[in-house]
Amino acid sequence: MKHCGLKDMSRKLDVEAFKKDLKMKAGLVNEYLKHYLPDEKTFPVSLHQAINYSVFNGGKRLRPILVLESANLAGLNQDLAAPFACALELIHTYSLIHDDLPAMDDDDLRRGRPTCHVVYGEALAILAGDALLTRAFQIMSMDNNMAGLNSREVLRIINEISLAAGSSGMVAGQALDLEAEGRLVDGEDLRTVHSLKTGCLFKAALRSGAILGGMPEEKLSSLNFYAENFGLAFQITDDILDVEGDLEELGKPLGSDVQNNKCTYVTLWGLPQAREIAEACVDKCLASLQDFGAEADFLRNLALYLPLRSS
Ligand code: GRG
Repeated sequence: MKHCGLKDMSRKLDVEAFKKDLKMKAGLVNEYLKHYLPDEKTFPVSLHQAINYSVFNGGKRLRPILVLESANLAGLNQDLAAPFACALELIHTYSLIHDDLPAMDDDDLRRGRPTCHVVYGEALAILAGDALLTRAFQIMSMDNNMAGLNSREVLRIINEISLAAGSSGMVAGQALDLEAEGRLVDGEDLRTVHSLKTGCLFKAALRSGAILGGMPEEKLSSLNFYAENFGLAFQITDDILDVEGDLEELGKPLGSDVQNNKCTYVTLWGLPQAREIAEACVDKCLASLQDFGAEADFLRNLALYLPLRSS
């Protein structure tokens, strides 16, 4: 097991048991995704093949898992939150397909397999991403998915997810990230890029389940704080894995940040300090959950797992 650097013994995590738990939850998300996505035989076949290839290729499913967990925390049956969980994963998958394109990061491998444009060509990869983004909003607004939910809350979530994914959230982060390539940026700029590019979608995921379940505002603001620190710790770990990860487990070549001239937490602060900042974020995640009981243990463990993850 890798060293996580957390000194407090109460922070010990049974990593293998937690990985099993994560895998089980990812399996459940995959079942929901099969239900909400047209299969690869659907007309036009090549487009739906590209979509299914990109969605069902072994992602960790963290964003949908966060939707289901926060719904659970708010006392909502997770079947009711499932369309929103799937929508977040489809938006995430679209962003990965587009991020891998030659015009952006130009990556050939994703999750250990050739990227969508390498297999299906650039034009179809762009369309698969477009279709996934649109499908996400279709699933969330389908009338028969609203039964048992408050329609005002559904609208509120759709609005929050739109903001998180669009030009004031993830797309903004991607644009700023591309602009920053080859330039020296400071810690604050880097934090802004990360919080937009990666953090916004995590926050929207955690808020979605909680809002659907009618979580009171003060608990929701604790989850916000968790989400902000979770997103940052996740991104810093991503930067660290790009330097010292395992190619096979990561499913993509190491060193892509250096190759793309990207400023990261590692290039800016160095490895030891990047690890310390990530661990401080984990501390904040744990602190944010102090008003929750054992029902939030999965979120506590997930935060503890971040600096240990290998993919
Ligand atoms: C193209 C609009 C647009 C946005 C792209 C998400 C993103 C923005 C780019 C992906 C590039 C990247 C490596 C971002 C850093 C963190 C991140 C989102 C990693 C991938 O997320 P995981 O690890 O992926 O949850 P899996 O494969 O498990 O789903």
